[in-house]
Amino acid sequence: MKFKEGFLWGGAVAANQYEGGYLEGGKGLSCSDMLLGGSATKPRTFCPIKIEGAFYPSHEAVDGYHRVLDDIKLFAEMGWNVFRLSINWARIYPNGDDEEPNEEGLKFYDAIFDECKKYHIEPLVTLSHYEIPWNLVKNYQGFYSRKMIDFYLKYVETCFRRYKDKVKYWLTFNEINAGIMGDALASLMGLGYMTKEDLSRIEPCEFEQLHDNPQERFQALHHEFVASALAVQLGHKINPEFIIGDMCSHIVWYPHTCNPKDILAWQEKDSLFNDFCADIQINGEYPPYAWAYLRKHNIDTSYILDGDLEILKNGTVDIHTFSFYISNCVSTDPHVEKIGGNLVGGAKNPYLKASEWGWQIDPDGLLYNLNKLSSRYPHTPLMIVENGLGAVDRVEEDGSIHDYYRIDYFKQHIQAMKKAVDNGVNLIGYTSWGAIDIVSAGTGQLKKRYGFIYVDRHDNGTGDFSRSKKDSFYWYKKVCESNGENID
Ligand code: BGP
Repeated sequence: MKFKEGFLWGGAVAANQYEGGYLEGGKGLSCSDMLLGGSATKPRTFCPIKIEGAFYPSHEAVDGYHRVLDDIKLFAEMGWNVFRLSINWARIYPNGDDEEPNEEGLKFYDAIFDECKKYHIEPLVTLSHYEIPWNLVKNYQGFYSRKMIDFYLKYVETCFRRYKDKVKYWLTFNEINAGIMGDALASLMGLGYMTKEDLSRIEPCEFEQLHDNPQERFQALHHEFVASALAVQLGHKINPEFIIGDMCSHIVWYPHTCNPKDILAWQEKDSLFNDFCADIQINGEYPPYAWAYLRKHNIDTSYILDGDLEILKNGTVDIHTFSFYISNCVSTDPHVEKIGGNLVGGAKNPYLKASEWGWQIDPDGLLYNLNKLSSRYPHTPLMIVENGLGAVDRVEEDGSIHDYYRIDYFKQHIQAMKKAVDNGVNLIGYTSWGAIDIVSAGTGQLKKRYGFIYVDRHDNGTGDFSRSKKDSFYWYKKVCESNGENID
């Protein structure tokens, strides 16, 4: 079977990792602007005060703020018909609780969407991708506060009304499930949530030193569910043609052995990480295992107010979108060898190779995930909105970049997509991650490159931001132009 006509092919970025211009055009600080870089072995540092001379990767990122129109030309040259980007909330409402939106910020995205239109590229807009205004983190503990629902909706309504004839595809929250395991970096970036104690710090500190309060974290997550469901309802009122999706991180989990104890541990982890949020946003209700999980962990759910469950019911998403990079194993053996991964690590899988950052590469895992999602949500179209390989690239003397490893990674994953389509999976599109080199969310590095387009920017702050095409650029152009037929 072939990919359907009109299949969406393109790439994805997030504003905080791509734009830079962190205080330009009236933008306020966002949560990501408070982070220093780390590495594969050293976590990022939370840095609530400005340290002179320290390198904050998002502040200039890869200078997309000044170069995005030229970048879109390159995307069009690759034959894209979709470009996933996020609107940086703090560009539109610099403090998050402002009365009026920032016109300069709105104009910035007008120009982007107009340029996309010129090339028949559909923008796919993530409304919140790790860019919660810092003021809302600092003074409200992010989505822990119920007031955030109103701030978010005001921002979303501004975007929906302003861009209603320019943007059709919207995602309410990036990787809404990322913080579900209590990782402090994911909680901050996704939920804008930190404990009061940690927020009162004035010293930089590593994320591992920060605290987690599951009661507050699950409250924050619930507020995001309500905010997302209200956004879906509002969007459909403003323009019934809008297609609005959720977005989850899907890490495929396997039981490490066939020991029934491992199977049960796997089942619990899989449903918490992969299904909890998606079930709520797609089916419009907390499933029984989710209530059981909250009970088991003594979460007092009195934050769920009258009417909230009705809101969830009436605000289910039109499409389910997800990121897929890795798989990991679940084991009950405390001595099992561990491996890292996309914010959440697990037990090492002896059958898989890993990237230089220890992310296990598993195209069969993508096929497994697509098959699973298609039977779990048979009426909801699926879209892969992040997938890619973070690797170190070498620039040859003549300027060329032979990233055959990246081509190989993509080839295998697109082959898996083809098999899924053969199985009847309703897959509507694919945006590779970091279509152009950008800052890594997990480590803050520029060395961890994902793009088809190389950017001359480095972790010591050097580089002139110039762009050049990698071998993968020409390869992906063939893929997009042939609707996924020509992948060799
Ligand atoms: C996802 C995020 C992205 C992105 C990607 C790759 O979790 O949605 O923002 O960065 O992972 O991760 P990293 O940048 O850490 O390599």
